[in-house]
Amino acid sequence: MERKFPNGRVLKLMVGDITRITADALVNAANSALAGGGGVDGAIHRAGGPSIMQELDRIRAKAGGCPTGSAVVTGAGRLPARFVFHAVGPVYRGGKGGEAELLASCYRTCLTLAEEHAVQTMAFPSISTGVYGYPIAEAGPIALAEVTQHLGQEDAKLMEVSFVLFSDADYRVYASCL
Ligand code: AR6
Repeated sequence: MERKFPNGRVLKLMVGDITRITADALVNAANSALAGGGGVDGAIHRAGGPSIMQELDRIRAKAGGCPTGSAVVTGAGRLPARFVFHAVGPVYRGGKGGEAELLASCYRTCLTLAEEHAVQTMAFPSISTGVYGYPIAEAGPIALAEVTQHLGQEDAKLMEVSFVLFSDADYRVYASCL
């Protein structure tokens, strides 16, 4: 499913494995220690190879990690991309601890990084809706609202954003929001 904007930008939804997607930037659902883990994070490090963790080690040594709601940039190793944006989503604790704003901030940070790095195509997973427990029916509208708002801008360098959902059920939630 895709949505075309009057300014030519495109938002796509698909089911798949984000490590198989070719794009200028792929987004990872990381943790604030930038330490790697399971889910999409594990898949990205396995497929991308050790250079990604070596770059994260350097970022960690300088900055100590990455706060929730923000993201850091590395190269993409063996992945078919130029960059990986490692975004740290919130752990869901019932929704009254500012999770929605932190999740929106993750997407906004990645979209800003995309503009700063002249990224034209990028792919997101559904941040926070796995291990971090964010209900996808709440997270989907936040993710789509931020990307839609960004792609609607006349001067966005970003041309195409894909959400790569990992199951048909997740895809249906995003599709119904879109
Ligand atoms: N491609 C696309 N989506 C995927 C893939 C994949 N290869 N693998 C999983 N997903 P999660 P979080 C989906 O848990 O909730 C890690 O340990 C998955 O089905 O990867 O933000 C990190 O190190 C779900 O819909 O990320 C952190 O500690 C979505 O990606 C923590 O998990 C996000 O699930 C972050 O948790």
